[in-house]
Amino acid sequence: MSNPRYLIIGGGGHAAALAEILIKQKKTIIGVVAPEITTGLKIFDSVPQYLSDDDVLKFSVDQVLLVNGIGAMPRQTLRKKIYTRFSGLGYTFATIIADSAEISDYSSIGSGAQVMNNCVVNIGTVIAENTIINTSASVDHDCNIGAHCHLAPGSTLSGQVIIEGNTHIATGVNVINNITIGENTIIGVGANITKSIPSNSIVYGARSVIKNLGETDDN
Ligand code: JB2
Repeated sequence: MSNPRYLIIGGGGHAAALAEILIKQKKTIIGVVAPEITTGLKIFDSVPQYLSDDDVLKFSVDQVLLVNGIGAMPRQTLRKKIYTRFSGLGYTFATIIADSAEISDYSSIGSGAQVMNNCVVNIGTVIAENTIINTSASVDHDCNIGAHCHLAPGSTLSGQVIIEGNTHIATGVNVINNITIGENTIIGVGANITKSIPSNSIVYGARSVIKNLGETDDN
């Protein structure tokens, strides 16, 4: 698509952070789709607002690139639903990489994935679709990050780490090398992960206690 036009879905903090990255890259934002603009900032003041997700259908698939501005917090499914619905209809979600991110030429960043300010993605790493690598997260060499994950700000993965799909790595988590973290898992804030974690787990606290997701509330 020459001279792509960007339609942002969501009007909160994550959408605003993405909008600023696009504006700095001199991209054209043609609208924001949200029942309510909740950011509190003026960044969307001059952008047309569309209130319903069905309004996306007013644009043909070759007219726009979608931007998934819905954040991904534990147990929230809206971001994945938006991605699945509109990619199923043939829309393309923009892959967004902040100018301040350091991305290896030998890495791969999937459709709709978002690499925010000051991140590092090192050589040989693969990041799948719709995943957020959030501010100042660092993903070292030969990692494989599944779809619909969120690596929250300041999280750090050493080399050859596998994160399976739908997994949330909270702020400030550290993961040593050669670890696999299963799908649909939540690693709580500040945990230090030194052994592999099964799917559907929640890991929390200074001692990184592991429980099945059904056993406890989020931490
Ligand atoms: O069904 C919807 C819908 N429901 C809520 N469709 C669309 N298109 N938009 C929807 N929204 C909008 O999503 C709300 O009106 C609001 O503008 C936005 C959610 O904003 P909020 O600030 O609550 O969360 P966020 O998704 O921008 O950010 C979360 O995730 C980030 C990764 C936050 O928790 C941040 O702290 C976090 N950094």
